[in-house]
Amino acid sequence: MHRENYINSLRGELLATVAERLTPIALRYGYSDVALETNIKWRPLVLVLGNYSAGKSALINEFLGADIQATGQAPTDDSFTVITHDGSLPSDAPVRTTEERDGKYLLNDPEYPFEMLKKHGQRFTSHFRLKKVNAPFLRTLAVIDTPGMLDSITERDRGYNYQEVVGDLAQLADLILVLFDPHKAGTIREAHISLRDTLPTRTFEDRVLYVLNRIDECASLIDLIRVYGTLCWNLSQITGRKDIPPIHLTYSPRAAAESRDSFRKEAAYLPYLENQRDYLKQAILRAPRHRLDHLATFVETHSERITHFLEALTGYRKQVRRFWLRSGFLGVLVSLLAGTVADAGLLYGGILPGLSPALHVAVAGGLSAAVMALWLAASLKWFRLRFHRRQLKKIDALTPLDTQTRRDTWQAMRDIVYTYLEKTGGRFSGKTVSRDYAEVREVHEKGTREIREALSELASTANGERPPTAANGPRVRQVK
Ligand SMILES: Nc1nc2c(ncn2[C@@H]2O[C@H](COP(=O)(O)OP(=O)(O)O)[C@@H](O)[C@H]2O)c(=O)[nH]1
Ligand SMILES: [Mg+2]
Repeated sequence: MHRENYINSLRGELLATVAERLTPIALRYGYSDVALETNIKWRPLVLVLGNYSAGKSALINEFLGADIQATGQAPTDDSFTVITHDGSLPSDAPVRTTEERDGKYLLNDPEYPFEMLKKHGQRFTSHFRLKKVNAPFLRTLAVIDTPGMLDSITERDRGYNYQEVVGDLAQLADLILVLFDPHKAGTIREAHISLRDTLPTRTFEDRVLYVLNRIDECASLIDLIRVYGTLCWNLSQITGRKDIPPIHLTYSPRAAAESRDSFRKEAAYLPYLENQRDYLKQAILRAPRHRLDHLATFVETHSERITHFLEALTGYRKQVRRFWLRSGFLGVLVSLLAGTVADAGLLYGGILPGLSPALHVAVAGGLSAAVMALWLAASLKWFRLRFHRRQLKKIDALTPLDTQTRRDTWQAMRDIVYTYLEKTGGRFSGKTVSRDYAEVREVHEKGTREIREALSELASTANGERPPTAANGPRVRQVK
């Protein structure tokens, strides 16, 4: 309980940092249209992905302890369903769906973090819904069941961009389960591409759990090992890595009991793997911990990006100062030249003969001042505009892009910098920019360091409690 409180207070602090320190700045510069914390203030989210019939819905039902989601051999359910907790019933009430809401409600109610999914259009809205369930499993988290992904070749028009939806949901999710079944252990390319493109590399491995489900359909241990091997091979092909990610092996007894293809009574290996479902469940229940990591990464990523954004604005201000120096210097030169020429004209050209030398100087000086004024007016208008357009054209030169990290943050910020400069015409307060810059840098450096320290402390106290899952690596005697 103490631990849960600690996690909650840390979470509260992080959200407050985002809301009070980053959001005002993000809104001021058009970095975001909505308060940054909108997407992360709701409950920890677990996204369940996989082929159709991988047993996603059956496994979710297993964890919930009731038949909440429809299951079936054919692609039964083509909706994204957010399943969340209803704590209003007595704790001994049978688990059931207590309330259902449609996508329109879910996308528009500010209590939920899904507003950004509105962009996927009407067809998506009609395939998005909410269920409230009084299952204890959901006490600290919400689950999103998804329609199965088909192999990308047969993937035809769903009426919305499935990969983008999955990508957006993956960004919101704290934990992502990717399910396979023994029949289709090789077709996950589509999900993987969505995930790889949307999750920051450093969090990918922490946030994704692979599950080989429906293992009761393997007739023998050899059969299971063969399937497991195929899956490992396919995963390494897709991830481009030689090491195999941890894979949880499990099945749903409720679904198996009704299945004609199940070997659950004969398969001698199954009893040995029975505990895996519980380990998987424990891993899922750690989602609130992941939420902290997620939040920390969120703060890091956004403060890093906003810092880069403000650096670009400072770079622009520097160029403006240079422009004015150059322009002023040239103006002085041109007006002096004009004055001298005028003076020489008056002296030697015989224009206005009889003018006293003092008046000469006054006329030349006046002309010089007029040219300077004209120059300044032109600088203010045309030259400044030309300068601004040029800066927009070579916008990549505003800040150094010497490391890959900087190139990555720039990639994310470039268009936002462009839009802001275009919208303001390059006229913004340098003072505000430097003040905001100092603020965001402090959040980035001090804030994220403190969070990481708190997290590693939490991790070190958690290690003792962790069950030895297959996912933590097989216990194989070392061969010397
Ligand atoms: N034998 C067996 N059948 C399962 C298991 N999980 C799901 N099924 C069956 O497989 C079919 C597809 O399951 P479903 O949960 O609807 O898959 P989804 O499309 O991934 O949600 C249903 O007929 C389930 O009864 C399992 O672990 N073992
Ligand atoms: Mg389903």
